[in-house]
Amino acid sequence: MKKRSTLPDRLAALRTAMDAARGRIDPDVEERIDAILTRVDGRLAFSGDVTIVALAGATGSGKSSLFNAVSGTKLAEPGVRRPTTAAAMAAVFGEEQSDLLDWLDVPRRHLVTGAEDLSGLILLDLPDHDSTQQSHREIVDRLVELVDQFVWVVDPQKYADAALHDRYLRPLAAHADVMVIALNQIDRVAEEHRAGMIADLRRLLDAEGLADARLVTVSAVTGDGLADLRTELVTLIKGKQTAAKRLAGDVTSAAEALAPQLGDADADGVPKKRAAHLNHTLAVAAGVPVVVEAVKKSWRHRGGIATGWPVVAWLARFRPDPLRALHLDVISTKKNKAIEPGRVNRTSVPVAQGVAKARVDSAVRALATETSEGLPRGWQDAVLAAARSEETLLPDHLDRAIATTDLATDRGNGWWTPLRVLQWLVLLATLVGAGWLLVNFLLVSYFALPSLPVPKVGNLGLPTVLALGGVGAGILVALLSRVGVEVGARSHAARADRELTRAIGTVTSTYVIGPVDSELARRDRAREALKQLR
Ligand SMILES: Nc1nc2c(ncn2[C@@H]2O[C@H](COP(=O)(O)OP(=O)(O)O)[C@@H](O)[C@H]2O)c(=O)[nH]1
Ligand SMILES: [Mg+2]
Repeated sequence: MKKRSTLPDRLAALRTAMDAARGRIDPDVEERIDAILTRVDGRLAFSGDVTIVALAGATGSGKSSLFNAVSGTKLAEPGVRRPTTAAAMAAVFGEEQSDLLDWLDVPRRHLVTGAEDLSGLILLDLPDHDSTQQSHREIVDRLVELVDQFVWVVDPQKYADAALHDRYLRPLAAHADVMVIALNQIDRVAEEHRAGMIADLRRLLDAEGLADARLVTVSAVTGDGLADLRTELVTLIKGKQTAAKRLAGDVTSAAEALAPQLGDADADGVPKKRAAHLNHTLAVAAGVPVVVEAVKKSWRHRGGIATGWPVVAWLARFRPDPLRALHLDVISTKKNKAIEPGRVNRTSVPVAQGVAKARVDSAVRALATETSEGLPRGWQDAVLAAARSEETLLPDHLDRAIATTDLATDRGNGWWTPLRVLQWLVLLATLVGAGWLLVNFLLVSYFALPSLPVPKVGNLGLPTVLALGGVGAGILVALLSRVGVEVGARSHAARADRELTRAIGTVTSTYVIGPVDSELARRDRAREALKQLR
């Protein structure tokens, strides 16, 4: 069998649960539980060997009379006329308990010696819970929270009084095992009606969850049943568990108040589909498609300059590199793969604005809503707040992610240089052939001189072969290298898309999903702690 957890363990668990749940639950409940924690701590600081018992009840029920009867004194003045008991009064049996009574804020105290059996008891005579004086009722309400045990004194006329039952007895049901109901003034009830009245009161209590509360009938005037009441008190003091029981009841009612605030539904984290949707939305908002397109165009541009027909390539130099326009060229051509984030300037990728920004916002909301479905309101709000916690910095995080992504535009172009040399050689051959033909033409036509020797290659002269072959080879090389450049452009664009999407995914999980997950973990912590203390 599982060991029953001790009060300190349960108290620690309640504190853990509250630390996790704070700010996510109804402020009234939070305040109530905090008050319980403070109160339990306060009482635990004092000896558990002392038992504080309050005589509480309505005006004229006989609290003061019973106080006198039990303490064997005439300390409390039974009220013949009203107002009656205005401040709580303590009868301290055995040793003085100044600190404890200071904590209770009960200034009127009397030491009762000689009653050995009640040693360790502090009996309080409370003002009337139904007093017309606000201050009296406040004293009652404060002390009802602090004492270890109650003797609710009721009389034959008002024992079913709704105010008493609704305001005190029912809410204190968790403390039923430290409660005694004393039906006083029994001498005023005809013998034959007593049993019926007791049964009626018992039924009432049972129906209110107070089945554990004990019921005694007494008369402060005749002394009937006083011995029974005294026996109840002695049993409590001997058990020395009363304070702990009351506090345990407090912790239980705190747990009961907290449970609905945490909810029953399990939250399994951010759904994969939602995360993917947010990734995509952020990628678009951050301009990933723009960068991918620029990578493709930049590759074509630079590949064209490097491997194209030199004359056309030379002209292309005057057009700007599309990546440079986005301020991404410097980074992407860096040799070292690890790029120092601190040294990265802002890119000129268009920042998410207007429609894109609204889409991001609604994707973040949708993610939070779906993730927190079925949770209590406070947690839904907290999950949304967590999802949006980095919202204002999101554009910067995204921009940084893009700026630090290695676009690999400096790799895969090793073949450009030999191709370039080849293009120049071909051009050179073409020029040599054409020049040779031109010189021969001039020598023969204008100067009537013999032409330069023309070696034959097959049926054609070498200059013709050089000129025509050069042009043909130039076109062929340009076409082939254009195909190669296009293949490189596409594969680099695809790679950039992959890498950028991954970088955006990191931003999403760090700044949106991470905070959401830790909010859910917070709730799990609270629920786990609650489970321990229940
Ligand atoms: N007949 C009878 N009168 C009682 C009994 N207990 C108290 N009284 C009277 O009821 C009145 C109110 O008593 P008190 O002790 O001041 O009630 P409190 O307002 O609850 O403190 C007084 O006149 C008491 O004498 C009892 O058991 N029987
Ligand atoms: Mg009184």
